[in-house]
Amino acid sequence: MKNPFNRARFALSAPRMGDMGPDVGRELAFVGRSNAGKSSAINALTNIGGLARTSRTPGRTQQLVVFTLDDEHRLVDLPGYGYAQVPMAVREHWGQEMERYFQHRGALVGLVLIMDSRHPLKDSDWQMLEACGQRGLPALCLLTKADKLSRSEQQSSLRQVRAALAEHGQRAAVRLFSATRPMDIDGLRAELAAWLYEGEPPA
Ligand SMILES: Nc1nc2c(ncn2[C@@H]2O[C@H](COP(=O)(O)OP(=O)(O)OP(=O)(O)O)[C@@H](O)[C@H]2O)c(=O)[nH]1
Ligand SMILES: [Mg+2]
Repeated sequence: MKNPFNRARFALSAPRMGDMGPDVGRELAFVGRSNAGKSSAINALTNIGGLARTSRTPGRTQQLVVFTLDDEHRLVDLPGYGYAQVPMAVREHWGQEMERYFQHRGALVGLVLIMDSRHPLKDSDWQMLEACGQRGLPALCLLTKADKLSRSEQQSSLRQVRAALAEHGQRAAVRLFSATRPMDIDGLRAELAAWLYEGEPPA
């Protein structure tokens, strides 16, 4: 199967939403706690190693990083939230810029919320889901680093997250994911492509 994300190219890094380029077309944003694996997920999805910068140290991605697929379609890698080591002033700046981005970016059609499958649904993740819901944006939760769990632990993480979301009336879809081991990555690519190109959010 052809990978629709393999043509991704680095476009720009923006310290502010205003520097992101024209607000046209459609884009998906990758969000989540620091070190959860957002940038690694973009590399796995595109199958382009080193496209998005990753690091063992939290706080690697520090700007809104835009990857273009074509003139109309983009993926956006965002800095992680919830990292206490980042100075307060920087966190505040980021909080404001991210809020502005989530509230006002017309091209944003949905969020891919990356959570470590061993530590899902922290307070900051709930806040992100709520912000998303308020704007009526669909979200897909990827429970990543699933390679670090046994099969039964993976299933239990998936069940727990689905149950917690249902309990809170959150309609986000949930999938297991690993950047290092293929876990139905073609299925994920097809789902994300349908969302980005055809406007069909994951169910
Ligand atoms: N085993 C395993 N390690 C992963 C996986 N995804 C990411 N990692 C590792 O987790 C660390 C953080 O990954 P990043 O992709 O840089 O995380 P990020 O969410 O972009 O982090 P920030 O940009 O700092 O917010 C790196 O050491 C990755 O190699 C995965 O699926 N499995
Ligand atoms: Mg990153």
